[in-house]
Amino acid sequence: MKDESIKLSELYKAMDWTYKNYVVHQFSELESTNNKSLELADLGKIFQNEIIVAEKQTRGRGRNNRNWESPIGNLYFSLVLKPKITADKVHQISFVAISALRIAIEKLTKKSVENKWPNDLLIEKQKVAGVLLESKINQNSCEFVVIGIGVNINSSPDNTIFPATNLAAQGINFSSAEILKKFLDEFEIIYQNWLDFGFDRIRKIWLQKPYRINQEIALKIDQKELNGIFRGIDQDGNLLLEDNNLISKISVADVSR
Ligand code: BT5
Repeated sequence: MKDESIKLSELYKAMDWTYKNYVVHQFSELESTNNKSLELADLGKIFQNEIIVAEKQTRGRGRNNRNWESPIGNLYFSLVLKPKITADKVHQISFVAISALRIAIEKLTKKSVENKWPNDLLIEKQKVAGVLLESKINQNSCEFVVIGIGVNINSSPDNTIFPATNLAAQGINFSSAEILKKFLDEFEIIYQNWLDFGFDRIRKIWLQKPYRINQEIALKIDQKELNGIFRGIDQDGNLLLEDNNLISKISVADVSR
C-alpha cells in the first residue's frame, strides 16, 4: 500500500499525509474528488482508507449529477473503502458517514447539528454539509465505495433551493484538516459498529437529531411533490411518510421543506 501511495503522489503531484490508518492525498484543484477516487479505484491505484482531498473542485457533484459549489476555503474529500458486503447494504454507509460527520461537527463546535434526510447536515435549519456515496458493484458484491463529503467552512452559495450556510457564518472557525481528522475519529468508531452490529445502531444514532421529525414535510420526487408527516426512517434508511393514516416508505427524494 505504501509503495502505491508514493507512486500516486509522484504521478499527480499531490501532497500526502497520514492520520491514524488513513493516507490523505491532498490536491490543490480537481474536477471532483469523487471522480478522481472512482477513476483510481477502478484502476486499482487507490486502496481502503485512502482519502482524496481538493482545495477546490471545478465540477463538484451532488446527487443526480447536481452541482456542488466548491470554491477554495471549504472541505471537499472522498474516502475509499472496500467493505465485504452485498450490494443491498452499500447505501447504509452514507448514513454511517453523515452520522460521523454530525457528531464530529457537534463535538468540535458545540453547536446543534440536524440530519436532513437522507444525508445533509443542517445548522440553524440551513445546509452546511452533504454526502455523495458512489460505489462499484460486481455480481451483487461491493468492489469499492467512495464516500464524498463537502463541508462549507468559509462560504456557501446563496442561490440554492434549500438555504445553505457555512461554519464561519455561524461564528465557527476550524480548518479543513481539523474537521477531516475529527470526522475520521468518529467515523472509525461508527463504521466498526455498523460492520459488527448492523444498521440498527446507525439508525438510532441518525434518529438522535432528525430535522422535522413528526412534522409536516414536503418531498420532491422527480417533478412530483408529496406532503405528509415525517415519521423517521425504517430498518433500511427509507423515509417514513404518513398521510391519511397510511405510512409510505420513500427510498429516493429530496426534502424540500
Ligand atoms: C449533496 O448532494 O449534498 C452531496 C454533496 C457532496 C459533495 C462532495 S464534495 C467532495 C465530493 N466530490 C464531489 O464531487 N462531491 C462530493 P445533494 O443532496 O444532491 O445536494 C445538491 C444541491 O445542494 C444542489 O442542487 C444545490 O441546490 C445545493 N448546493 C450546491 N452546492 C452547495 C453547497 N456548497 N452548500 C450547500 N448546498 C449546496
